[in-house]
Amino acid sequence: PRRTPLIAGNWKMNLDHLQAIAFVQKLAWNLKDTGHDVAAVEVAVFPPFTDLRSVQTLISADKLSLAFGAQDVSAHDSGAYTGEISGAFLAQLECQYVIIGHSERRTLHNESDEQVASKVTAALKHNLVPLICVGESAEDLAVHGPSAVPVAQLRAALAGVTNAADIVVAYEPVWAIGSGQAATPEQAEQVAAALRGVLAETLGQDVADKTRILYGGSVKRSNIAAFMREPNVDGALVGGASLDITEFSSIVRYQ
Ligand code: G2H
Repeated sequence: PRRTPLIAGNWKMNLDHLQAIAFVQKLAWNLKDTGHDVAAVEVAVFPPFTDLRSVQTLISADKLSLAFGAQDVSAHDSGAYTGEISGAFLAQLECQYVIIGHSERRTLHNESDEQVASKVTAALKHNLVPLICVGESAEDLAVHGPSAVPVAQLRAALAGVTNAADIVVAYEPVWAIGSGQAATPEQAEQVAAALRGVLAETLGQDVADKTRILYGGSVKRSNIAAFMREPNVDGALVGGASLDITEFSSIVRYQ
């Protein structure tokens, strides 16, 4: 089954809302100028919360072929949760996606597998596609081998998910994030195949066949094509390199 590749730019805490407008406009022009085939590869950006309104306005006013989403979501709909952002609010801003369980949230904010699962359920409730991140640390890799931790994290994250759900999975080995040291395409494929196995087992073969599994961790224009050649890798979650328009456009046009 054909899965449309997804190249996702995780801006992390970079670009304020004025910079975001300029960036999205230039990115859209650059992609158009360089002949990006919008039907062949989907592109999504994940700005900070404070940029979402500006990005939404620009994308809808200029009819840009860019999807966008947030970098996190609350497990709750509304109420006394100071500092949190509800999935209902994100849906109202026309976000299609939301990143959940990025390793920086798991480590810096102590997000547990249970919290990740609740956020996935909350995202789906508001018709947002959760982009579920899983990945092992260098220590996990040494102790448990390549797929054990990501497989366990994905199983936990899917606790409240039904087989009608639209989701994306990102495999991001923690040791490869922002380190310049990407996994090899073979390592990414091995774990992506194991994750597809979890999808088949928990949500059925149809969902497993149509769900996109991304690789993330030091993706750049020089290594993207090799990852995309792997049968179970359907795109990339790009951090640092998504902040450079030329580099990110080249990643989108990996073929
Ligand atoms: C992993 C990735 C994007 P980078 O966090 O989510 O970042 O490409 O900078 O390693």
